[in-house]
Amino acid sequence: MVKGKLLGFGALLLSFGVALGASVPKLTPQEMKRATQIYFDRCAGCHGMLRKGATGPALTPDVTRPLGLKTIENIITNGLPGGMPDWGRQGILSRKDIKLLAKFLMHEPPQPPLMTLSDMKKWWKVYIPPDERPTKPQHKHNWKNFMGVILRDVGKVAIIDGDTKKLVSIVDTGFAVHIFRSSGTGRYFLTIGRDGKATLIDLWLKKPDKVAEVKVCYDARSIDTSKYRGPKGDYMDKLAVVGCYWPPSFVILDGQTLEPIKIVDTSHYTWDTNDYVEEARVASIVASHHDPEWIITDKEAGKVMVVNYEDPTNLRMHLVDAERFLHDGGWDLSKRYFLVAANMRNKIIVIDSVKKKFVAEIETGVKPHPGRGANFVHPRFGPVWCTGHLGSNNVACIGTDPVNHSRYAWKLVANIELPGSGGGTLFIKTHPKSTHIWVDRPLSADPKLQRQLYVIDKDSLRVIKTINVIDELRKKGYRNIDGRIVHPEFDMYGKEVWVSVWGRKDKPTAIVVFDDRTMKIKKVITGDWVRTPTGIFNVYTTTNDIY
Ligand code: DHE
Repeated sequence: MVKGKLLGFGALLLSFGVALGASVPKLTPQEMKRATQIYFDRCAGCHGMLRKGATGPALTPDVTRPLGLKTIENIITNGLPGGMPDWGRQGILSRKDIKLLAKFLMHEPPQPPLMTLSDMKKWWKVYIPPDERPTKPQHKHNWKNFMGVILRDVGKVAIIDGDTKKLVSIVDTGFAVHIFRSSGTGRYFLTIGRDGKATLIDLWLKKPDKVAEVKVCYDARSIDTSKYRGPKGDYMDKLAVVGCYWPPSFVILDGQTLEPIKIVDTSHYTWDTNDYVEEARVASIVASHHDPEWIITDKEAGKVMVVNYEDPTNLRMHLVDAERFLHDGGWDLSKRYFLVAANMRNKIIVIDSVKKKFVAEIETGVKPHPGRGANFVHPRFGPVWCTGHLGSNNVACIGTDPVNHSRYAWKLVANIELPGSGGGTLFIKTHPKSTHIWVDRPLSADPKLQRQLYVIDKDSLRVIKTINVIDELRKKGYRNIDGRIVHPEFDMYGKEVWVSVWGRKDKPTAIVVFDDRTMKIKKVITGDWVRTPTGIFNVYTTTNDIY
């Protein structure tokens, strides 16, 4: 399979005018250090630290050397269809950096360091100990409707009052925060950065701020918390877990202080070929509401770990064979089934968290990318879950009720075509109170489509509106705001949809609030602080896994 993938990539590169055969250019130690950092910041997420490939193809010297420097520089500058960003054209990497990176890719990848519990403890800081924290909110805001907004390239996050749309707080979180998740009660927001730094933000402080932080890996994408309250104990706000890309592992933390408790290595044998993968990274994590468990995906091995956190000293774990390469996913409406993208196989995988078993795989389109997906009850198909795609212009919906709608369960029940060609969708979202599903398309190759939002009617399963967000902003007098539109998120009431205008770091952009019913702009939140906003997370919906 991997070989097939490389051949496919090679053929694609040839069509870009590949010069085969090249010598290995020399790099000074300083250049090597800088190139390693650029690679880590921009490329490791998709191609892996060891460059063995995952969402992106392998970039080991056997692949890169035959391509030659010019071809590699060309790809880094202009991107490739199917998700490889045009780093040069976007102005994110300079010509000099692109040349350096191309040379670096001809060399053997440097071996990245590992991390021990004592390394982590050196990074661990508790700013306000649990017994000095307030016992009730110290402000009058409706904190359950707070919106957390990632200000990615400035290393901060913003907390905005969803009722008043006023900025409540800006918190320093560190390099390229990736996602927010909520604690079981919702009182704490947790963030994880690409640098493996986790932050615990107390929303009850007069001005919400971080009360603890720790770095548990060098490269990470996911975090979640213990959300189980039931006869086997109350774990609300007790534990957290970080999923690491490097070192490949998950790390269990104390939920009140972020003290690291346990590291679990996720290097595994692949589920199908039983080849050993050192860099088998943790992708998505979801917390069960009906058992003291986390569902943790192992991207490169194609396995799902169902981890019982009752007793971290004697950790119990079910290892479920799924598919490669696992990426993002979320619960179905009942929160029993976990649906996750195996994006390089164009499939969605379904895992039963009660039986802890693989249930089904469904082909949905080219590179499914659901975020957490969108759940609703369709009049004919019953409960369904939908996903968008990076590589094709469709939103696919799958029946998720094997009891009362068994005819449709784990089958593709709708394939909704988006206008224009190609994929580029990253996130889709809905709310039980809304009749709509909102879809973005920031990774389209077409700048016009990157700036669009689509609204799908839940009953007819058709796109009923295409919104050119930047044009709408211009009509309202916001002439200088530009960027890709990313991550629709509902407020707690299901009445508003918030999106980020993801622009360049040197210019402020905006967070745009739509009225879900009229699909018109209701409020534009802007200001000098609105820099590179990406993910937006509502406390209530994130805590309760409503999407
Ligand atoms: Fe994400 C979710 C990995 C690029 C914004 N992203 C996820 C998840 C994974 C992941 C594994 C699921 C986490 C979970 O649910 O526990 N993302 C990666 C990458 O490896 C990738 C492709 C490349 C990289 O180098 O990081 C990548 N992601 C991006 C972006 O460029 C985005 C748009 C902006 C950013 O942060 O840099 C981005 N990813 C997000 C967001 C979510 C996410 C907002 C959560 C969606 C949700 O609604 O839960």
